[in-house]
Amino acid sequence: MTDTTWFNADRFGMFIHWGLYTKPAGVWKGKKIARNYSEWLQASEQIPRQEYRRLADEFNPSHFDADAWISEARSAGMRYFLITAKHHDGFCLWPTKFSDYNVVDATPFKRDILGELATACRKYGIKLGFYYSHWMDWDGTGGDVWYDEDRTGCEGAHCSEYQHPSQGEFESYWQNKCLPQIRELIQNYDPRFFWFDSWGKDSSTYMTTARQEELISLIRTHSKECLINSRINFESPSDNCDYLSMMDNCFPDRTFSKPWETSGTLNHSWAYHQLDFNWKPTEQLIKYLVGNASLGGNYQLNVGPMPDGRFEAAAIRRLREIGCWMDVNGESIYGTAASTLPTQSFGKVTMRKEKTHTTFYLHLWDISPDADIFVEGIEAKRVEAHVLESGQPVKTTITAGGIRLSIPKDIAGLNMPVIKVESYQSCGDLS
Ligand code: JFZ
Repeated sequence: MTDTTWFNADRFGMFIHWGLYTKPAGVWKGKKIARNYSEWLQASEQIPRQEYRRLADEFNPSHFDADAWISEARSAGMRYFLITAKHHDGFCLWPTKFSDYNVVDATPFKRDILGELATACRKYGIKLGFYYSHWMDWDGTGGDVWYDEDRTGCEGAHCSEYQHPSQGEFESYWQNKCLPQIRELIQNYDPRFFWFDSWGKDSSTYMTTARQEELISLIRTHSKECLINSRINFESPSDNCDYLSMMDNCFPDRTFSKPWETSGTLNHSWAYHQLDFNWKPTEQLIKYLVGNASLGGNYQLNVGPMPDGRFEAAAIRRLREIGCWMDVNGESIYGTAASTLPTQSFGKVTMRKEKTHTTFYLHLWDISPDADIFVEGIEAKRVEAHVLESGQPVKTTITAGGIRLSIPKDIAGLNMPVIKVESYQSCGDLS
């Protein structure tokens, strides 16, 4: 299996949803679309393919600046980056040889978006990955389509476009678009990981074990280090995938035997939506990151850039606030492991085994300053503790079954403070 060390250590990545659906941004013919994810526009409104395709004529994000995106990710404390190379609509953000429905051949913009991002990622030391919709492809290629059973029936001559492909049609898509494009993405951009997406009973009729293995072995043939996620088939993923993807915005309360991640949104929609004002507070976002880290998992936080290529102010503010917190508390996230302590009432714990001792990071979410907290499960002969952000020493007492900490009252001035506890198994080994 492929080496996943970096993935575990990095913990925090940026996800981007960006494409032809970005400009309509959740509104079609003057009305809010039925689905809340704006990237679902085509299926949500059952738009005839030729009509939807005309969005390519308008794709011209004049302010797109790959450097700005990647430096924003870097300063938020993110260490890897993934983008919708091809979402369900089938449109490609790179000049692919296997479809002319792509940013260079079909839009006035004519720039290789993935190429520019790959260059910026190299500059900032950010690992690059691609979301690729391998099961659905709504461009009439033979990929699967989506028809909302619970909506009023499709109307018009184009409704045959919303019927599932035959196995033969799908196989043709698979051999002539999907697999060649995956090989092309690896050869052109050398990604460190793919994020595939399929779920539900329809997907399993196409994402068979044989096809999963065919896709995985293609990737293994062309790349030694490229990781593959479990949404290659959400319900029954191949054992040969490298990391697990949770459902959207699902934060589990357990650990897993494989590396894992939650992909989550800043507001509700993945792609930019002009009527989605449901922004999560920064504190909540940091809690998701810490909560996942405390269980050995990653967090991939999504941004839906605007049609002109820039991030919304509300997104930037949250990224920068997270970045400020990470600047002083990042060591409690990067390279840490799931806590082996029992669940604690004050918040979450991350840890790292060092050569001479074990470090615990206590994320204090629910405490009163100037009080004691008891940390169950730390067994030590000697402990040293201080507030990570300020360096203020914290008084500790070793007791049966754990340690007691006297939380300094000054902690009230810190937002989401972390206490670093170094615990030694013998009294003698001074650091
Ligand atoms: C999928 C995409 O459809 C969506 O547009 C976005 O890219 C997201 C990251 O992934 O979303 C899903 C996948 C599965 C379910 C719902 C949305 N599901 O099983 O209910």
